Amino acid sequence: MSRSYYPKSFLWGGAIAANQAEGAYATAGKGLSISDVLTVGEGRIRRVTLDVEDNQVYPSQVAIDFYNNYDNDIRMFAEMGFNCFRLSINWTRIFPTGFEEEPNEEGLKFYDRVFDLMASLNIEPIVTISHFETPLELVRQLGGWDNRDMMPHFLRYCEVLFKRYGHRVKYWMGFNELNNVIKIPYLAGGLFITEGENRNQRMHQAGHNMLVASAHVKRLMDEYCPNAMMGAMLSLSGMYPATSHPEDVLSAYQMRRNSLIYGDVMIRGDYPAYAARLFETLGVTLDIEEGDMELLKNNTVDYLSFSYYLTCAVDHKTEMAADTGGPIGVDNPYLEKTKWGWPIDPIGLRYVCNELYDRYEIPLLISENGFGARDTFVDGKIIDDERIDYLNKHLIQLNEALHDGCDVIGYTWWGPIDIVSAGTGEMEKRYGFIHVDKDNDGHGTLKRTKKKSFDRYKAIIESNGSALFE
Ligand code: BGP
Repeated sequence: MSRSYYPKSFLWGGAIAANQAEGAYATAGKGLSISDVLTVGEGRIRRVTLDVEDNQVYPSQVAIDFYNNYDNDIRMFAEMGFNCFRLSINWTRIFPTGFEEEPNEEGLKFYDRVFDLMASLNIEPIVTISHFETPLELVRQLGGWDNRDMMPHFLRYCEVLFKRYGHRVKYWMGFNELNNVIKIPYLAGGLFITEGENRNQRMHQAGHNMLVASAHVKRLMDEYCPNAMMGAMLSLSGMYPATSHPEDVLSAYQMRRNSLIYGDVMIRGDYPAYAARLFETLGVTLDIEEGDMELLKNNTVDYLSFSYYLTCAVDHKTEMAADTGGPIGVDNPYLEKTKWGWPIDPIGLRYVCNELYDRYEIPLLISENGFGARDTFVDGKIIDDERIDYLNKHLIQLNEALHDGCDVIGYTWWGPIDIVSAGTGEMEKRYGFIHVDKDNDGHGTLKRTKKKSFDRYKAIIESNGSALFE
């Protein structure tokens, strides 16, 4: 008979990003971020317009209006029993273009209110400093993170956050899914790469600059809030060889390193031995400035947070497709998929926790895991049994990982309330335990309704995992 291995101190909650939830894109002095000029995709790739065009739907601009509904929404999270909530600060609320010398007080006040409310409900904030919300003006003028001139503007922003919120936020992370700069470079690294440009060079240089920036951020955090913890945040959905063909096994191993390289630098403090050949193969020459390596060595992170949605199967002859949930490979005949083609693999979560804990031996936080699906009302209710099944099975496997000895400190379900999809811009790719009345064209009342999964997650949290075994 299985039992719960979730420790008493376990952080149970959910995660959102400002750009996918807040809306109010031009309120109280906020400037445009890179997400505010992304169109809706509906299965197709979202288009970056680099300016606001007429007759386009830009889903992030209104999103679910969390900006005006945060009080109600966070109280609903508290009702589910959340003792933590991961959110990002919208850089452009604090520095509208990124270039200002002084922060926008109105923007800072918004997060004061959010953190006050969370404190009153005993919800621990987990804060992402940059989650696909780079100021558009910085990108227009500097071209994104392959330009080191981004650094002072970012660090000025971070310093303001540590000074203002350092006494109330213990868990921080710098860049969301830093390793995605080589998969979804516009969102993750503010890189707008046009045809004919040296894509690999730009992406990997941006990756290096962001690693250096992250080390600076950790240094600043230690200075302003020595009791806080800094996490790496990486997209680490799992990866298997498609067959036991040695070429597939080797390809899967090498491909995994394309992501682990970022963990290796942030956690071990240096580029791993395989990095030189990787860059050589890609024709990349990194511009590493004097002092960079020492900074990286002396400012490693305290914990590793990661997103896990799926596993992919690597066939050495087939090119992988990039998606927000992780790379998509060839079909794995043992796994079912979501409507968006993401393989569902609860055991993969146990596998990845063990893989990462074996490698790094620092606390792990699963900062994103979730199930994007279409929901329908029947007699005024949403009976989302598939989402419940995904939740149960992943948490049972996470329990196995805890039993295996992995030090996992928390789990934040991605999108506990329906929000805009980062990859496609759709509202109807829903993750929430709470439904929001809004469609892909931006129509709807924004009314919130609990789904069946709301009570299920509540029961799991209330019992600290024991309900999974009843
Ligand atoms: C991750 C991002 C999130 C999120 C999630 C799900 O890459 O950190 O912002 O949205 O993927 O992806 P999607 O929204 O495309 O379904």
